[in-house]
Amino acid sequence: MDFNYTEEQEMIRQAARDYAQRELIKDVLERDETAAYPTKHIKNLSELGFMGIMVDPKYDGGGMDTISYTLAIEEISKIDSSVGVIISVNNSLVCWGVEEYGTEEHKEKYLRPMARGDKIGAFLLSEPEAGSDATSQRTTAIPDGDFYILNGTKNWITSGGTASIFLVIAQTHPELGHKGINVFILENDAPGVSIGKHEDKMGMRSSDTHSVMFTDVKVPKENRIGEDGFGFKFAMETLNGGRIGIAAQALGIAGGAFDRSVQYSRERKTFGTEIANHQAIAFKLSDMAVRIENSRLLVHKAAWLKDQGRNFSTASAMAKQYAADAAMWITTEAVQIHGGYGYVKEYHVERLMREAKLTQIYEGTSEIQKIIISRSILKD
Ligand code: COS
Repeated sequence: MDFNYTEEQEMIRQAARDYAQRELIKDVLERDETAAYPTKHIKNLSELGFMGIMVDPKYDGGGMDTISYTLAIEEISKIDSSVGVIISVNNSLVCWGVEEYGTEEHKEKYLRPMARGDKIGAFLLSEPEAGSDATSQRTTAIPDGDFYILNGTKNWITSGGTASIFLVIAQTHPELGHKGINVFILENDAPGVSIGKHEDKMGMRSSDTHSVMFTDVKVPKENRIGEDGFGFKFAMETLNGGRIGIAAQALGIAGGAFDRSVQYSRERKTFGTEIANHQAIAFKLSDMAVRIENSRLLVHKAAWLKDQGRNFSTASAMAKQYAADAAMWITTEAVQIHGGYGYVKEYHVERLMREAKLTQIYEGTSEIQKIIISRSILKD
């Protein structure tokens, strides 16, 4: 067992940290206020190779492993998890699925521009009545000659307003249940696609979340990924990897709140001494550090299993559930350590607390992760 990072992993971690601490920090509070999309940062991070970190270099990706990807997402999310989620979704929910299961044509036409960051991808699974209960897809994809015709509504779509490539999950054969679901690659300018309002979120405000509606949208048959009925399996496999990214994001949010708490505790004085010298505060820091370390081990274990080509669905569910719940606890404690200062924006920790909340909800709630984990325990 080797807990050291390779030179390449260390390099990507440092590059992500440098960009986050030098650039993202400058306008993160302003973007939290205005909910403006981080266009400039996504362009810069694309040029640095972050939008396709794990994609094979032959499709213009970085060719890095999943550990490197988690290190990048962690460092970016310490400062700005809105940027973290845009990178995470593009890499693990969209690029990964196309690279793993798409045809050579799909990879040339869609993966290459997404890996470069010239085009952004979005993953369209959730619906008004199918979030956790993902098999209950109402969006339909009905075969018609050389096309499928899509009708329905997707919601909570990360990058829904900026992405130009959509992976759309839809039901083709309702009588077959989840085995009748398909997945399609669709361009956002196809006639009949309309984008709903920008969601005014509690946290991660500068990531771009929309609903997307389809009215008689024609998608060429060759844009279906995999065999007829492969869509649900595709979505689950893709989410397994996505959850490693969100776990890394939660780890970053927790780490950001922890770093600020340590610094504040060393500076702020009460009762004649720095508050770090009060055991009430020192023990909070200790509990935070243990949970961060646990989260990191779970995230890296899941990433390592994925890189080894081994089954990682339970490991990714464990990493996501633990790291998200830890981030919620740690950020709440960080606000407490900061007292009144924690409750105002300029100290960042209230923002990190709002951001942590979303990691317990998207890409499968903490409760869904417990379903996955408990079923894996009880299946034999
Ligand atoms: N990895 C691989 N395959 C999986 C899987 C996973 N994590 N979870 C389920 N599957 C497979 C099952 O093995 C089953 O396949 P077979 O029919 O070939 O045996 C199929 O998917 C259906 O699974 P299941 O019968 O367990 O379906 P359920 O309706 O009971 O629910 C859960 C499965 C709850 C795990 C699934 O609906 C889920 O993950 N929901 C959350 C979705 C989500 O994350 N939404 C957030 C929005 S996306 S940003």
